[in-house]
Amino acid sequence: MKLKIAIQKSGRLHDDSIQLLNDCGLGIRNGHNQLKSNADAFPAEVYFLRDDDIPQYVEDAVAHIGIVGENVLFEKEKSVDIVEHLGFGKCRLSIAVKKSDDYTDANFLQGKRLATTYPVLTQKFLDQNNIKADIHEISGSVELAPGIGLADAICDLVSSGSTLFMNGLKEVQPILQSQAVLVKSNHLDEEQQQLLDQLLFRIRAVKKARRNKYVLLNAPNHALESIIKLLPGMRSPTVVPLAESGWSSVHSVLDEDEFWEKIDQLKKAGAEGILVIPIEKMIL
Ligand code: PRT
Ligand code: ZN
Repeated sequence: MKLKIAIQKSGRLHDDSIQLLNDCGLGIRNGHNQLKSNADAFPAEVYFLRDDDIPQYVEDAVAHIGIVGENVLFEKEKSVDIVEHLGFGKCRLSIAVKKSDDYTDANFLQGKRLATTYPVLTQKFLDQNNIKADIHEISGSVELAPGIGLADAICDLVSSGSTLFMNGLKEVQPILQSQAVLVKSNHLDEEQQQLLDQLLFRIRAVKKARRNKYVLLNAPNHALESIIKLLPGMRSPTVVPLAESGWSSVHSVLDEDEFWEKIDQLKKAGAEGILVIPIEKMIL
């Protein structure tokens, strides 16, 4: 029995998906010219697909699980379950209009033409706001549509916003925040579910490790108490005496959310020689 995993063949999610699975110890070789590949170190095989096809493959249980953007998942409206948010491929689906347009709220779109590759999500947004507008579905280069007179506004993915800017457009209304998610079929048998649970355990350990850094620092013993208060650690920080008397080395783990703030506070409290090391896996 193998767990069949669908990931994007090439594109923005491909490298991060392979990286995540390999950080989980699967041992997958790159699939740019392949349709599928066996994992060397886990009972799994990986299918390389267009991202748009992944929800359907998983709904049909042709693939047991898949990695896909929420934007694609919600647009396709397939019946699959989200098991984990993966923290990469972050973007938002947004309404954008010409820079010179005076957009105050969704009523601006009343009776207008909207170009998008996401007709389902766009229509939902319009319905929620009681707007009647013409959706013009196109398959790519959506940001060109207003400039060539094909549409008055667009609904497209944005990350940095530079594509909109370069095309004379401005983002006025995000309608969905998206990131890559792990999805699973509703028809997994017990053995498949067990393999998924094993993989999920590893994914969570990798995600946790990516959010945290291992920190080592030297501190004069008189400053230890205040430094230890700043450092949570997995239980409490490790404190080891240095060869030089009156000094200790302190080891701990810091979350990226509070990392810089804590480093500043540690320096102020007397910490020196601070080393920050990435963590590969974190199992609590
Ligand atoms: O061939 P396949 O169908 O598999 O790939 P694709 O061409 O449909 O998708 P791809 O590889 O472009 O994107 C895959 C997924 O990455 C998307 O479905 C999103 O979940 C996610 N993602 C994250 C993005 C972006 N960020 C993103 N910025 N997908 C697309 N973009 C595009 C956007 O459409 C626009 O053209 O990048 C441009 C905007 O970028 P900024 O930085 O200029 O705002
Ligand atoms: Zn696609």
